[in-house]
Amino acid sequence: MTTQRTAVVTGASSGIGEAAARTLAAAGYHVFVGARRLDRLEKLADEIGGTALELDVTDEDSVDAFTAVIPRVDVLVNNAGGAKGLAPIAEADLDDWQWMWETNVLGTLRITKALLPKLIESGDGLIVTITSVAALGPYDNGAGYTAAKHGQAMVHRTLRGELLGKPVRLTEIAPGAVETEFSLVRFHGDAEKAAKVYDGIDPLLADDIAEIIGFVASRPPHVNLDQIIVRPRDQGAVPGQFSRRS
Ligand code: 8X3
Repeated sequence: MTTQRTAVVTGASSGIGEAAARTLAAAGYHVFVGARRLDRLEKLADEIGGTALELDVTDEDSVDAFTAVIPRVDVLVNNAGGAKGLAPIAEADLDDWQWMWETNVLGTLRITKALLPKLIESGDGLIVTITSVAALGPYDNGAGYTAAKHGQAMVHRTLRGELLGKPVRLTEIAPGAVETEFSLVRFHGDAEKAAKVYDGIDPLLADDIAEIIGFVASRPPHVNLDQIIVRPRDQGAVPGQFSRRS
């Protein structure tokens, strides 16, 4: 078995996942990066000396194949997920809801369940799950996403109790607005609509979250940062509340 500390990052082909992989590699981890877009992953893996593996967290066989080849896991970053659509419940698109449930909730469950034995075996495992401020309460037109993020958060938070006594720490990071491909995916590729979300504010960047992950991973084994909520200064605690420059 390899002795180098090993990290696994899902949804690593862009945004927070990619930035987290770079941060953890710089901290000395061998990083297994997983996502569907293998070309981008391979470029990243080359740059950071990691391993690129195709992964679709909504597909049981893909998760099995992915987790089977990873020999050791010290850190797991559950980052795969996202939003699709922004619509009132009266106009809910069931396909969007299903996608959000599959990626955020069941995706996190599948990967975490499969890697738990290796995280425990490491003697000092860490699971970082990237939820969202959408895991903290409702917002109008966002129920598909808030429902999925609450579900994902519950998988993660429940494990904290279930793993008490085992050498695994759990940290939930709940970010507000981070400028990544998040809004592009939410608006089904509409770049103009996506750009408007960050118009007139200074949003968080993927690196801001990656630095927090690096900090969490570098704490000593007895320190468990349970939950970290992080927003841009321009975003208030009330959903949808932003201070925008005109
Ligand atoms: C996304 C959070 O604040 O951009 O997870 O809706 S926000």
